[in-house]
Amino acid sequence: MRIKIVNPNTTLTMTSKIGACARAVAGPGTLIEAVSPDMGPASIESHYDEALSVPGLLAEIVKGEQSGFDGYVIACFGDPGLEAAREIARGPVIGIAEAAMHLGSFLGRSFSVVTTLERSAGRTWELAEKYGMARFCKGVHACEIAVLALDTDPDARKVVTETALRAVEIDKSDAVLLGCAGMADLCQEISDKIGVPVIDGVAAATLLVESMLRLGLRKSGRGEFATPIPKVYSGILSAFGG
Ligand code: 5HY
Repeated sequence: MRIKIVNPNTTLTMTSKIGACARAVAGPGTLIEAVSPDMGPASIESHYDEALSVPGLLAEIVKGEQSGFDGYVIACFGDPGLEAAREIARGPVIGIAEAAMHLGSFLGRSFSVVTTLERSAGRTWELAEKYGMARFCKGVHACEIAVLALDTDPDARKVVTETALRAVEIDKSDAVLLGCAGMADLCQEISDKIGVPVIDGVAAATLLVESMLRLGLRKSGRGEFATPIPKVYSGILSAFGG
C-alpha cells in the first residue's frame, strides 16, 4: 500500500523529518511518501496561514489520486483542508490532530495538548470540540516556540519537555499530545521523561490510515463527501477546475 503524507507547509526539512517518523512506524509493505506543496506558507501559525495552505494541500491530493496513492495523512495539527481532501480522495484521509485526539482518548480519562504558540490554542480547542474530544481535553499548553524554531532553537526540546511536564501537573491528565507535526521526533524522548504516554499525531495518523486500508475501509462515495460537482474555478485556481 502507498500512503502520502502531506506537510501543508513548504519547509522541506520539516517534511523529511515527518516522513522519517511515519516510516519508523509503518508496517512492511507500506510505502510512505512525504511531500510539501509547491505553493503555500513556510509554516502554519494563524488562520491566514492555514487558509493559504489549503490549495497547495489539495493539489497534492489531486496528484496523489492521479498516481494511485491509497491513503493520505494531513501532517499539520490544524488538520487544514481535511473535509475538502476527503471529497477528492478515494481512500482514507486522516489529520494528525484527529488521530492524536482519538488515540489519546483510549489511554485514560483525559489528555493535554502541548502546542507551539498560544495563538494556536483556540484552534486546538475548536478541533477537540468538532471531533467530540472536548471532554477528554483538559488543557492546551503553549511552549511559545514558533513552528520553524523547533528545529533551530537549541532550547526547543527542553522547553517542549518542560511544557509537557507542566501540562500533566496542572491538568492531572493521562496522556500528552504533541500539537505540531514538527514535534514528531520528540515523542519518545518526552515520554521517557514525563511518565505518561506521549502521542505524535504523524505516527498515529499513519497507522490509522494503514489500519483502515488493511480493513478495506474507504469513504462512502455518496452524500456529503462525494466527489465535488465539476465547475469552473477562475484566476490562479483555474487548474482546480474539472
Ligand atoms: C503544524 N503548524 O503541525 C502546525 C502546528 C501549529 O506548520 N505545522 C505547522 O502550531 O499550528
